[in-house]
Amino acid sequence: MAVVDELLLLKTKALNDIAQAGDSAALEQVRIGVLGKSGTLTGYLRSMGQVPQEQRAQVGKTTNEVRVAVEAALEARKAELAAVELAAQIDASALDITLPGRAQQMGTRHLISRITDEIAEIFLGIGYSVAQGPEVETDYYNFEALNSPPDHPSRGLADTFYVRDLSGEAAAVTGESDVLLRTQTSGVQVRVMEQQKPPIYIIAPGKVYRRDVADPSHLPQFTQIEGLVVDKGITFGDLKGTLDYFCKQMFGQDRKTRVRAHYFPFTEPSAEVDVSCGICKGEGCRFCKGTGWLEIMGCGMVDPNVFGYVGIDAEEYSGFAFGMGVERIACLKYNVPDLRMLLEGDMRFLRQF
Ligand code: 2U9
Repeated sequence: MAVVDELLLLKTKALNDIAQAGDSAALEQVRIGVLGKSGTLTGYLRSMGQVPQEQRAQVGKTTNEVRVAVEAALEARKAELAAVELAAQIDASALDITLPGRAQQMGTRHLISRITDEIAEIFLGIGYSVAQGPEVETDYYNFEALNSPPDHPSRGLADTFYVRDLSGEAAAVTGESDVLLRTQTSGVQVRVMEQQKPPIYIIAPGKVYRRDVADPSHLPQFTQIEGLVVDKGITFGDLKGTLDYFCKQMFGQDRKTRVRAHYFPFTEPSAEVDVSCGICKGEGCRFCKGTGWLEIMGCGMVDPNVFGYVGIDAEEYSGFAFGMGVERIACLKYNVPDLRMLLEGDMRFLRQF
């Protein structure tokens, strides 16, 4: 075969290989194979001296044409592949800014926290302060200093969660331990009275624990707000006025309150407070079990014995105390029939508030 034909065949093959190269690396291999140091076309360029004189011009011209054609094809294919590769790279790393964003579910404060704050705000507004204390309490602060007799049922194992002493030694009071999960926040008020002289106007919000099985009106853990006032000349009238004001702020100005005699070891006299039913306006309905009244809290004048435990002179000072369950207040305010619904975490229920 004549050299010129060989060159034309080389050109055809090179142009075909260039067209077939699927990526830049393959194209570079084709370039090296044709134009590299030991490339096929380079071989012809180098051996030009051996071509007979009469063919040299023709072979030289063809060789050059092939080189130019191959170089042009390489350049063109290189640009083509670079564009394809860039597009692929952009595709792979691209953010699709036209995609709609994922909507974040916004959290809200839980109804129990909201009502706790709402109650606190009402009392803060009339000059009370918020006091806090430990949830793991001693028998002294939870019961004894609150004038609860040793045989009071609430002190029994059936009603209170006792925390076993780490050393394994059981204390005498209950036959089990004198460390317990507080059943009321009253220990907080006892500590405040130990540390602070009257006048005292405080509320103590916080979690309390009772050994109850959860049912529509009981929870083994719930939130309490207790209040304590100690000052000169405090009367049962002050107590009634304060709680009536609280109920009207909480439930509405149209609501009435009443107190019924009751018994608590730490207050004397003691009472339970009812608010008129918001559904039937006091007429009597299913929600208020036909009575027209809803029980919302307990209260009373601080028993002088309690003042004795903390060294406050009961001749000089008097005071009142009250206690309420936040979950119960929340359910009464929003006509929720079962306390447990507050704790189930069902967003369809909780989102309503
Ligand atoms: C001190 C002295 C007296 C706090 C009081 C109540 C009445 C009461 C219950 C309401 C519903 C507990 O959450 S509940 O189950 N509480 O009825 N609590 S008087 O009396 C005190 C507190 C502290 C030093």
